[in-house]
Amino acid sequence: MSYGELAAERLSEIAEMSEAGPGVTRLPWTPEHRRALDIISDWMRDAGLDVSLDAAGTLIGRTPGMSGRPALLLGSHQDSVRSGGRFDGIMGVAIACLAVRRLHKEGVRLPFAVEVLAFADEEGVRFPTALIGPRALAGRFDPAVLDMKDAQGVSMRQAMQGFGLDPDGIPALMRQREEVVGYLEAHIEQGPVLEAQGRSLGVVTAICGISRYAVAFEGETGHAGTVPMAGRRDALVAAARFVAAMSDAATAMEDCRATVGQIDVKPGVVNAIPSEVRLTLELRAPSDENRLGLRSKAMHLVQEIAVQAGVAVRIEQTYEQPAVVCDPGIRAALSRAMTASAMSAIAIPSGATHDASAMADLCPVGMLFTRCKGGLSHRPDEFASAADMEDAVQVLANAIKIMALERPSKWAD
Ligand code: HGY
Ligand code: MN
Ligand code: MN
Repeated sequence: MSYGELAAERLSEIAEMSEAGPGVTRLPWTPEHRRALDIISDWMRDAGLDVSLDAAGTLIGRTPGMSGRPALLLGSHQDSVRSGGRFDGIMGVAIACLAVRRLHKEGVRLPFAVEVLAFADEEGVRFPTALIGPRALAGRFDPAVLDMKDAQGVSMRQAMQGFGLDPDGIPALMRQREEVVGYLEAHIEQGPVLEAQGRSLGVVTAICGISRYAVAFEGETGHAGTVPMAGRRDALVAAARFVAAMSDAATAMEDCRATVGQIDVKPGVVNAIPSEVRLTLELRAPSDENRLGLRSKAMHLVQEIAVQAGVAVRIEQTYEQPAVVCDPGIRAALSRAMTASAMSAIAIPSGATHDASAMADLCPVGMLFTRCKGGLSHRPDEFASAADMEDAVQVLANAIKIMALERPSKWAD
């Protein structure tokens, strides 16, 4: 069985570690997460790694007998969105375990340790925050998030304790910069670019930054039939104009995205004028300059549109994550590894964020994308082929060897 076929078999098995329903739903610190850890532990042991679970619920497989040596960190996240796919996140853990297994079988001796990390929570679906594991390693963990509650009113602290973890131990997880060589993550592209270019793999140039806002438009309700159009203070008319204007503004800027994913209308009845609309706005761009440019457009447009519609408006930032530029040295190692496998390296920005976004606060990061069928992701029909995963295992293993041939201090200074 090829490494790609073994990856496909393992991902089908772990996809069963899910809540009932279409696709994969595996949220952090849940019974599904616990069952997934048992399977991932077997992948790590099969790769010759010692397995441990840290206080944040990150499963760690580390090469034995290398204590005190800097480590090259690999991996991705084990969690999924609701009714998500079988590849987002967990494929990066599987590919990393298989690349390490390949090096182990080949008897390759590396000057640094290697760790495969299966982070508990990257999606931020269960709690209104994310990236707990990588932020803990990078020393950026904010204990205030432990009080955040999920839809059932369970706090993150309770969820972690129920999972057998001691959240008070999280701050001590912080790694020193000199303990880490770098972080390398394989991930399904989640977009259409590689497929459109007929490529199996791509080397990521930058990971987009994100700004998220809560927006509330407040007008005045009234009878849908008796109130003349002139003089209405219709909150939904203002919101609709804002949504369309933000879509046009993002379309006019290269590689920018503006998305209104959630909207709530009150009173929400067919024959009353909407008096209140609450919506979420998310802005993304691989360059912080463009994202902040789009942000100022949003701040201007929201006020202008509200005045025109005669409504009041409040806009509040709820989340921000800067863009991350991938390390040129790691990118070069990945590109040379692709060339060594007779593949021409294609550079590609990431419109999705990843664990690497937070790991960049600790060390140099790099990402390897695999082709994504139809560019479909965060849905049950997400798909990466065994052949493409075979390429990813080979290129990741080769990139690790190339990095090992370089002066390891190159990565640890
Ligand atoms: O939102 C994202 O880009 C990632 O899938 N969590
Ligand atoms: Mn995702
Ligand atoms: Mn992901």
